[in-house]
Amino acid sequence: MNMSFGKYILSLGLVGIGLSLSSCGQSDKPAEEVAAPVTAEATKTPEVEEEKVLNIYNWSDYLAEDTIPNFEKETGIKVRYDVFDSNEILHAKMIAKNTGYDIVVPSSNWGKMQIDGGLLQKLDKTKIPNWKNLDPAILDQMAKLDPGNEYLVDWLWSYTTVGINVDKVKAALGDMPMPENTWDLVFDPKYTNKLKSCGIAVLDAPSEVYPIALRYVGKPEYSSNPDDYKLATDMMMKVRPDIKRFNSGGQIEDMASGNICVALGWAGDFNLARSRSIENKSEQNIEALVTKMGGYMFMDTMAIPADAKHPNNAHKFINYILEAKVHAGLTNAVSYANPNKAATEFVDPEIRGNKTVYLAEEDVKKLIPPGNVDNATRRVMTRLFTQFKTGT
Ligand code: N2P
Repeated sequence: MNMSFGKYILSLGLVGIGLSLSSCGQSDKPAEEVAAPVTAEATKTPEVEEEKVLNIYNWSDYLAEDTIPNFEKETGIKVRYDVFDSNEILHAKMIAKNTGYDIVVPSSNWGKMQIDGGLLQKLDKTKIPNWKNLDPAILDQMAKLDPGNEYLVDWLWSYTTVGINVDKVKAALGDMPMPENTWDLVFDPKYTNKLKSCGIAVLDAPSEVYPIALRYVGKPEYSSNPDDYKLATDMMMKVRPDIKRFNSGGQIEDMASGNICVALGWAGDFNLARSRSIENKSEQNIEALVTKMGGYMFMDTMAIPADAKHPNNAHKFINYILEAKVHAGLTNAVSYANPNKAATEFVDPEIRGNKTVYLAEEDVKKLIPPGNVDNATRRVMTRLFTQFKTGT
């Protein structure tokens, strides 16, 4: 499965290069968002004896139960593990510096901003022998944002899409058939008026919502024109009264318990919600939809902050995650695809064959590739998203 992924991930290349690189040349960074560039000095992690501690900051629900305990057992390193729910939250901490973390997991486009801001340190690949397990096609794709793959290592990847509770949505729509473009389920009042009865949720992160909303209204996904964001917001304001909540990590539980029936959220979390509901015996029929219009692709990446106190332990952790069985264990636990070619044989065949986890080539091509906007645009986006959330 990872092999076919390899072919289609490459197909994203050109579009990805254009979007990502053009948006990376940010000329208007305010002082507080820029740090001194990393020098070559920062690329070496000196061979010093570190205290046996590792501080990790990762997305919620993104681990197998045994991932951390096994690392601790193997290495004697004690892990402190904190979680976040959006790149916006992680990035704000990174800019403030002194995070206290040794490993952070930004999505690749945010990682790119952190590289440019001097907030990350180069990896010392001599300390990561399992690097050889990584799928070269994914490395090529990542290199569009991180030339030479110097700073970022993919943890898992997926896409932002529409998730539904099939039975509840059918019941709420009644005679109305499913729309041709399934994004209508969250963006068209004709549908949301009916679906509000079983609960609609939207990710609490402007950077995940706007590329999709812009595409929906026919504008460039990483537009720098404030009018385009206004247009997308006006569109979303029409469905605002029908949205029950804005949340991110909480969608797994909300979906699994039947509290919401439609969400703009992460495909992996919808698959995870389905398995949780089976475990909890509530048996909700939850599906991540592969929409015709396409969703928003993300690759979440391990990186080491420039001021990390335990960079050698961080390298040990990265190398441990890249072990085939460990990486496969992540995928098996949370239904997100991994970038590890050697791991494929250890991935549960049901997950490997799930076309909403490992997408078909033509579906990957439809995804919006990771990209960035300039800081002025990001501020416009944030302000409008707040207005959208508060409904004003
Ligand atoms: C964690 C999902 C993180 C995906 N459950 C968003 N990048």
